[in-house]
Amino acid sequence: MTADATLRDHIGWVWYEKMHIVPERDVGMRHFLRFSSVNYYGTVYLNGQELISHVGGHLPFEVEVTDRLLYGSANKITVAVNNTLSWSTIPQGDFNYYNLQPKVIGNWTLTRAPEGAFTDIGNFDFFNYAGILRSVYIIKVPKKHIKDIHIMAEHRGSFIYEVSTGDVDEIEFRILDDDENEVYSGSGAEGKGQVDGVRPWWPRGMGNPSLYVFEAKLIVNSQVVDIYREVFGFRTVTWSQDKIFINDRPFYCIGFGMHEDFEIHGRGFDRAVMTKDLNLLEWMGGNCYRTTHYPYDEERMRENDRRGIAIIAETPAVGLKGFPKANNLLHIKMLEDLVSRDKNHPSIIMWSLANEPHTEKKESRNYFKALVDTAHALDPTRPVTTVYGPTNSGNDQTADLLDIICVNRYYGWYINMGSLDWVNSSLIYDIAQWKEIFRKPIIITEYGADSISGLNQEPSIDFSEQYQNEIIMKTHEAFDVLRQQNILAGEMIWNFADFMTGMSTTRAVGNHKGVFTRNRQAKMAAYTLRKRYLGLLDQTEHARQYTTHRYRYHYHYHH
Ligand code: GCB
Repeated sequence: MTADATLRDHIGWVWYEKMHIVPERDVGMRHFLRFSSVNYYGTVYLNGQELISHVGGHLPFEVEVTDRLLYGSANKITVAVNNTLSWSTIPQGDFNYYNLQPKVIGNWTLTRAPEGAFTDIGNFDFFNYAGILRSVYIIKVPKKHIKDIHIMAEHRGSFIYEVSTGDVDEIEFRILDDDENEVYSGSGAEGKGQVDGVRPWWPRGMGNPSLYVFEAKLIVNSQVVDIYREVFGFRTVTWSQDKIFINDRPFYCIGFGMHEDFEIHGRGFDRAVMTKDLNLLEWMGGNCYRTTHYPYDEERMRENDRRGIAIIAETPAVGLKGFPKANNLLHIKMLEDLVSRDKNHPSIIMWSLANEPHTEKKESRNYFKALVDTAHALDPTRPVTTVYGPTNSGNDQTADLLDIICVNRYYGWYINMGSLDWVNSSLIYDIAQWKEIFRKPIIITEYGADSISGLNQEPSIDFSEQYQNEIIMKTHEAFDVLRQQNILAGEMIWNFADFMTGMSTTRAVGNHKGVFTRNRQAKMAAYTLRKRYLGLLDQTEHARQYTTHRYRYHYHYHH
């Protein structure tokens, strides 16, 4: 984030370096270096020795450094980061190398591009902010310690847990409610139990997002050597052909596509911006967002739990055009890392495998089958989706594999610009077909239009605030018809706020489909959306009180 265009446009290696002192009193503890997000490719060195390399920008990795640290003096931590994307990265990019032979014409030596030059264009519509994007930790733990806790807990109070230590020592645990009262205690590295009278985790509008703490103690020779506290919630996600249910009650997703993006620090994580964004999301009446188009920061996931904001968590696979085996393996690894990082968050209600893949291609089917199977095997408690864009219900090769279908549609913008009267019938027809063929819950995960804040035109014209506002209103009319027919399980505007992209003839200093500006000020469309969202949220609240005991919904687990 400099004023230097060469650095902004740089493709290739950059180097980060920092000195860090580990005190002598920590000899005997085990130390790990943990990187929350290094985009895209990173190699880590400690005191000049290469330790580890990692592929992929938005998921954590760690390496043990206990035996390599200098205790009581400074350590040099070096990270080399490379942002080059290609057909074998996720996301994919189009890397082109120009090694053009100069042509001699008369007295002139001519080349079409500088010799040995290259370009790299991502298959996605956001700026490829690279580097170390999130916190780096030095983790200090006892020799024997608890590595991880996995807890699956449903809203009636039953739970299954597993505490991993890498050893066979004794585990004791207890569950505390949000007032720190003990509601359960037990022992053993894995098992199950039942807490009576639990307060379930609810998304906002449906109830309180109650959280509990799973506190595990590792005991070696009757001594407690490590304590690990993990926050979780009791909640259940199920679905029928039409609807998604949370704790057996219908849940309608009222939400946003977003970005981790801000003017001053690009994709670098910032707590103040996160807080502002989530405050605005609540002000708007939202209950949900999708982590478009990569996993977001871990602190944000904790904040979602606490605020009762439901999440569709997405892998970094945006705009896939090719489906080779090697990409599939990398994609599966990213999905595993995502589930491993985020498995205990009650706010995450669904895994999204990809955004807008070219799944009209035959070879995408096996590729996606492997992903769906992995997600189901890793996590039997959450539905799996993919967000479709370039494909339709007639040519998509993968939609039948999923639990829930998400669709992005831009009627009135990319399709039939200016014909706002067509939005209604086009969208209804399109979505009704997906429904008829696949018979699964459908969420519209993107719709909208660019508007330049302050650009006003009456009658409306593209890029004016009026046009964005009108497209949104027209689309809502279609949503209401679909809702009446039980065809829609949720709606999400594209986008929460304006965000930076690469340079293109269709982008003017980034993408302007935000209902907020990049500085998080409301555009005209924000007020229209807010009115609708607050109304929908109110209906959710109403439905909660009204339907609880009167209807029994038929739902099923996917296995
Ligand atoms: C999409 C993409 C999103 C883009 C958006 C747009 O379908 O999923 O990444 O930013 O369209 O504005 O074109």
